Amino acid sequence: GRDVYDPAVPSPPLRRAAAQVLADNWTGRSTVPSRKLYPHQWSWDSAFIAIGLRHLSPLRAQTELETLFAAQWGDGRIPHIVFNPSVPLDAYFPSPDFWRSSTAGRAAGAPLTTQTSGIVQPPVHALAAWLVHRADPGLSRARGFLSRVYPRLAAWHRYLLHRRDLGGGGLASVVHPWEQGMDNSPAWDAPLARIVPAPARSFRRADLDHGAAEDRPTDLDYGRYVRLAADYRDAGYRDRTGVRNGGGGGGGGGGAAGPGGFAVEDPAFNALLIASEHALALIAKELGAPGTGRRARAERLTAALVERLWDPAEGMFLCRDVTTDALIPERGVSGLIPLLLPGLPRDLVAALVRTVHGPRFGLGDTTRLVPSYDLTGEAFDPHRYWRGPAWFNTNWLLERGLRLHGELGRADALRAGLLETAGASGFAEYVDPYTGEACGALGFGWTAALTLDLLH
Ligand code: 9YW
Repeated sequence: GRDVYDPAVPSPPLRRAAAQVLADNWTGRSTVPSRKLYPHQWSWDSAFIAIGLRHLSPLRAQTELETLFAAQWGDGRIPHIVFNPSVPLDAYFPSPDFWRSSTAGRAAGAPLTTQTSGIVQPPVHALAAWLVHRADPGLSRARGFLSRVYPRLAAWHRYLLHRRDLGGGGLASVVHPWEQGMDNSPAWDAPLARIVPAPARSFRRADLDHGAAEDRPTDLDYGRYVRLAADYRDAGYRDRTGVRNGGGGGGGGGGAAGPGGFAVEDPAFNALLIASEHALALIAKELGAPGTGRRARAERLTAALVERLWDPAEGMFLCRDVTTDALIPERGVSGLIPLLLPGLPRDLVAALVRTVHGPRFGLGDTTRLVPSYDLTGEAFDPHRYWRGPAWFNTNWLLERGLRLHGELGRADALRAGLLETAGASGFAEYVDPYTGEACGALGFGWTAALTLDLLH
């Protein structure tokens, strides 16, 4: 079909440039987010990358996901990093010798030979698998792609819904800011303030070798990230349910989800889980699998999302701090991402569209891409990572949401902004939301991949 790369047909420059980034970042079995800054395989990056790769090579897109799923743990978790053994240990921190997955994660079923991290990232994978399948259903069926990935995806969702319902309200919690994927979002400031940072001299940041310090999280942030991850590791990566009920059973040790630890229900993480539940329902149907009640579950989860995280006064979703059982009054892009859900009540859709285009996010007015954080918020910084800059994956999700709910003019405008900024910035990791100026790494994987997807 027209989605498949055909070298005989000349491609326009933007498409060619995006394809070149993905070729440069391809390692043979998967794609790195960035050659220098992130030289391994990242979980949600791979899902977004597969969504773009399917237009170049459906086989490579399937392989990308299969490589990630091969590193799945016995308890169902898909790790946020799969390490490339041929990359030197000091190229990225925290490295395999920090996570020690194959030993510390043994009880949770970590792979024996592949080294991974022990935390997770947002579950975009079933959505990606379904979109990859649809790019070339013939190849997918011939390779048994969906029938091989379906049980892995089902186990992944089971893990999140059963082992990570720390708040007891039906939603999944993240136990580390890196799990939600927006590392230094201002929403984490309050829950992180309770964490005693690891001493700065106990670790060495590799990210500062490649990224400008003023665009990256601070050393104090890193000290807390390290403490949380080390505590989780030292507790064998065990998840404790019932944080709200006094820390759950099991006793002993300082698990990351334990009292005083970090546990947050995030709107984007849960919205992506719901979108992926919808995709899993389609995958099950395609495979002729017996009725699994996935659609009903997606609807229940949507109701829980609205009940636990919607803030009518703000016109958007907020994070819930599970330790204090209170909403966190910080407005980040994560609270807009549920716009991507088909089953969202109409009045909420209307409110979200207003908020995206209002003074806090400025879309179509002061900004061409949605910033990662409220432009009028105290913590706003147009260059510092997830505290203001615009990112391509979140904007791609919002473009999808606008289109899904019939906001075609607004979706087209956002699409145009994305394509222009991606090309002009050299496929930057993130950009200044006012000027589109490139920040972070260039030649970034999901920026190139999602550009390709929007071009189709
Ligand atoms: C880090 C790889 C990852 C993304 C995250 C992003 C960043 C890793 O890079 O985290 O070392 O800070 O925040 O969303 O998956 O691109």
